[in-house]
Amino acid sequence: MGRGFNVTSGNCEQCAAPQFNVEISQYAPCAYQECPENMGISATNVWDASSSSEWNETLDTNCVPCEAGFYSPIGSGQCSDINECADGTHTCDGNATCTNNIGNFTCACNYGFNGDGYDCALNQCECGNGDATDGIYCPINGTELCKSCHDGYELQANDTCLFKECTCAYGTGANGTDCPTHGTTMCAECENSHHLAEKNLTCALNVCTCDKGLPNTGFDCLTHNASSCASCDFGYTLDGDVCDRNQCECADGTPTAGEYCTINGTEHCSSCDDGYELQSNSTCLFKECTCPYGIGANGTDCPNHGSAMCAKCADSHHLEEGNLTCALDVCTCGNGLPNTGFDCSRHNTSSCASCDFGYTLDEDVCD
Ligand SMILES: [Ca+2]
Repeated sequence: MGRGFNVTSGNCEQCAAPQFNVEISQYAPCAYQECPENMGISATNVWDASSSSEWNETLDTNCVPCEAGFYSPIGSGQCSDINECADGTHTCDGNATCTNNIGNFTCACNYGFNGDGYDCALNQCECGNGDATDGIYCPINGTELCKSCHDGYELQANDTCLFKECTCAYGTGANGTDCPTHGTTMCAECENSHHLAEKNLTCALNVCTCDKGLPNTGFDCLTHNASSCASCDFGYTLDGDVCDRNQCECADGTPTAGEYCTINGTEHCSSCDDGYELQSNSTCLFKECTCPYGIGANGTDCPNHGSAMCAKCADSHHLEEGNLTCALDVCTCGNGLPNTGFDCSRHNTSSCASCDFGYTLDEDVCD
């Protein structure tokens, strides 16, 4: 700076920094101040290129020792910045980046490391339920940031580990290692009315089995596929939760069963023992025949209940027409009129009631 004599133009002109008029003479050219090694013109003045003042006239041109961070190449006449980063004299950490500046240098830990630049440590994140990231995968030392999770946990979008909990309709969701993906459907156990189905993906309604009827379901079927009936087919009756084939009774014959026995346990016959006759109400009636003037046949001797069939006739009558009826006893009488009924002790035997003219009744004979 300052002005010096320019030989070419013959004028006194502004010196180009850092040259200046060393001799402070209008006839002297602009020149560098010659200084010994490690000495130079005060660094605080040399580089103030923004100043346009005529400070050269008061400039202390004495060589002074270079300030820390500067050095003076031989012949330069000035103190220059030492590039500590380039010459390896910096004291930055091995995992830091050195940035040179005038008079000094700065250190900054590389991405993935933390510290003041002179001492850098690898970033180490934390992870409550898994393995934490470190280095470049841990941008902010000490924060929660997981790279993988322990069994049963799932890595979330925010890099934390979440305990996996599955959903389950009609039951309790699986969790941890039993839950493949948090929030998906997977059941651990089902409520009483349901059972695990589709490889535990769902709880399905319990459905029992039922032979000869409709099965119970849900809470009425506490064990899926077990036998338990809700109602029975026609001809079967619910006994507890089992359908039993209907069994009727028949005192004097063969009882009906199944669909032929509409009401279990009632009197209902399919056929009757000998001597009995099946009635329209499916009971067996002891057959009793009618017999005017006598005692009716019954049981096996009576072909059809209520029909005419005699077993024995009154004293005044006798069996006739295959025992169908009791006919009035009529005796025979030679030469007179026969006795009948009670007066004829035995049908077709001789017993006269009165005699023809010329005959006289003697006992029961006409003489
Ligand atoms: Ca420097």
